[in-house]
Amino acid sequence: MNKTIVLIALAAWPAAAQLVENGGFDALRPDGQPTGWTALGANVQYVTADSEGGACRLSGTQGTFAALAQGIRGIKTIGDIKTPLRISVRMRTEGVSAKPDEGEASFSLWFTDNKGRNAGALAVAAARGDTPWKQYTRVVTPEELRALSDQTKEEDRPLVCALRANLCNQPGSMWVDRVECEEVEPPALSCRLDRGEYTTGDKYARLLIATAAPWHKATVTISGGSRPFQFDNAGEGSCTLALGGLTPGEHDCEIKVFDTTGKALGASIVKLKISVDPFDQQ
Ligand SMILES: [Ca+2]
Repeated sequence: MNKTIVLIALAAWPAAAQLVENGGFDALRPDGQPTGWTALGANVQYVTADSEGGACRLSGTQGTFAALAQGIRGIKTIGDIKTPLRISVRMRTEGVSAKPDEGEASFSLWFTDNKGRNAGALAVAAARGDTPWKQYTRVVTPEELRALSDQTKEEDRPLVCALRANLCNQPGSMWVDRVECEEVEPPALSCRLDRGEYTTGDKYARLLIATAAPWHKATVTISGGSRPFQFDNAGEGSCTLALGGLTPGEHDCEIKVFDTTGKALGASIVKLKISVDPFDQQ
């Protein structure tokens, strides 16, 4: 039931292969610890929690840290990430300090430089105090990762990434479960007209364009009609289409959109219906 709801909600971001091993903490090694994960610091334990089967609990004390990490399948460094990554975790906390200057419980895409030093993190989930089980999701893009990499000195690159739960200098506890990481394709180009039908009395139609990337140029070619329309630097997602010279009937509008680097983002065809304006008939 829940699975159906999740799949519908993610329809715009089609799911790919799962890049996390044992994200639900259901498989255990002979020593009783969950496979695929590495515990760092003190006080990390596998628990049969009030969650979905197994989970992992991290308990901290002042002056120590507890962490749990896993590399991402097929991805070692930031440069290996070519498409957006959707990262998700189910998490709860208890007794974590609510003071902003005392850290927090977090689950992140965590980076170390080529010398193994901490080089920043993009938080998927962060919580203080007592929080109930909740699923947190973040999509990270190759562009924001590149920006993060650019802040690191050249000789310290490339940045190595991992998924990591972290509880630092904290007396409380955090639990994690259902960790997921998938490569996702940006949504396809989507184009539509602002109305279902126009008349010969209409001078313009509004074309609405949506893509995952910023775009700056669209060309529109209308079949059976007069001429191609071209838009440069059309702005964010919509432009005006002049209808002068088009005959009544149904026309195919082929829209091609290019991003700010000139790369084609795709093509789409929408039907443009023009009926005779009743006032024109008289
Ligand atoms: Ca579980």
